[in-house]
Amino acid sequence: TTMCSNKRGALIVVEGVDRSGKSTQCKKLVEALEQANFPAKLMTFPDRTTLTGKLIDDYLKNKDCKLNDQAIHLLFSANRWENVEKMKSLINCGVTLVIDRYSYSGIAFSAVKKVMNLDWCKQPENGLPKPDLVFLLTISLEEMLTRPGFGNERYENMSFQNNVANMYNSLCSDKDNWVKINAAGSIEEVHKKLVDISLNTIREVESLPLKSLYF
Ligand code: NYM
Ligand code: MG
Repeated sequence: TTMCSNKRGALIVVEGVDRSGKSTQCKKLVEALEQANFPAKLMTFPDRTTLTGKLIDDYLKNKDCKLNDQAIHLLFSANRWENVEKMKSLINCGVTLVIDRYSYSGIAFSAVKKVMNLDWCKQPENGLPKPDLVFLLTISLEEMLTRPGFGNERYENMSFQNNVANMYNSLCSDKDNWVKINAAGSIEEVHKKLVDISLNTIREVESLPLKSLYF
């Protein structure tokens, strides 16, 4: 067994619509934290490498896949649950996790379909590790239009993404661990903000217990 640090790492989540720059920023953030001597690791949801991840990948790629809205919602959630032990052991060993999408993507992308109500969408997320910090990368509808095109996956269209943006905003209101970042700035500008705020959070939570998410 490896030696564990007596300080825990932070759980940092980056959310935002498709094309808001999450993946770029998550990678740069992990590199910057490591360079500042804080062990850090990138995680991505959906994790397409697991059993549930393969079903999710088929669904998103519109392969012949008969999953209804409830079933795919629960699979996205299960895809997080199957990673809980790994997440907790890394965090408790002092590694800061930077996660590209988490429960809020799960809730927002499902709730905008108007098939299941918001409360139903939140329930399967209850009890997952609670993020210490959630960055919401925001871009205006105009800015969204200037970014290179969406791919061919399900949900990758303007009207759906705009509804998701509004849903993120309502999930974000009155949450003190959320920070909205205007993602229209340059990659470096946005990056610098994420690093500064993350370093503060890492120091703040290092001797506090990791909490569980409850909606
Ligand atoms: N997505 C992602 C969901 O609908 N529910 C979830 O729980 C998660 C984590 O999957 N359009 C959607 C949002 C994205 C799509 O994600 C694939 P990515 O980050 O584009 O690979
Ligand atoms: Mg995508």
